[in-house]
Amino acid sequence: MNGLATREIGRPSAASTKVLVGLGGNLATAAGGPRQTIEAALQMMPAFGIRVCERAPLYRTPALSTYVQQKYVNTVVEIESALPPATLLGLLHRIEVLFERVRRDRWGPRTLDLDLLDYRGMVIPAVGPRGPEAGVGPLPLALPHPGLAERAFALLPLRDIVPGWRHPMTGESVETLIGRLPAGALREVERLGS
Ligand code: PH2
Ligand code: MG
Ligand code: MG
Repeated sequence: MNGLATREIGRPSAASTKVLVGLGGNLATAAGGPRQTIEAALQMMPAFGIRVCERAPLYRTPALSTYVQQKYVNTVVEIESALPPATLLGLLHRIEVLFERVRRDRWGPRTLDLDLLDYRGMVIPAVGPRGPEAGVGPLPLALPHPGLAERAFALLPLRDIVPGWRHPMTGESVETLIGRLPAGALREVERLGS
């Protein structure tokens, strides 16, 4: 099914009211290791008007990258915010900077990555390259997050908090997407608890 044919671009969908944010990192900060950094970033969100209503357990995940690099800690949270998605993403990027995020390489190691995975089922198609060839700066907002359907480190924690979630463009369930991950994608993925 081509969801774009049936979905109005740039409007929230009636099917989902959730705003989901992915968190990840594999470098230490003044707050500590990646686990402590994620905890500190979640603590900081209310100061930015972002209410965290649900959180998945933390996972330790092998780096999906063109680089050899340390494992990541990842999780997904459901938040509430009155802000439109581009403004919200701008705030998430500010929080990244507060936790020493430096953009050197597209898929290089990082202290903290905050990704807007789903904003109420809204669809904003991605344009241009997204991989290492895309340069180092933040990419224009695309929804749902273009890499989401292929990433165990986002799909597993997402399923923990929204087991009935469906991809806003294709309608596929999170279970279907996890089932379609390449062989070995779940190997070495370790659930750490909250
Ligand atoms: N983020 C990336 C690239 N690779 N790998 C893991 N395991 N976790 C991440 O959060 C991650 C990644 C780009 O944002
Ligand atoms: Mg990001
Ligand atoms: Mg990311």
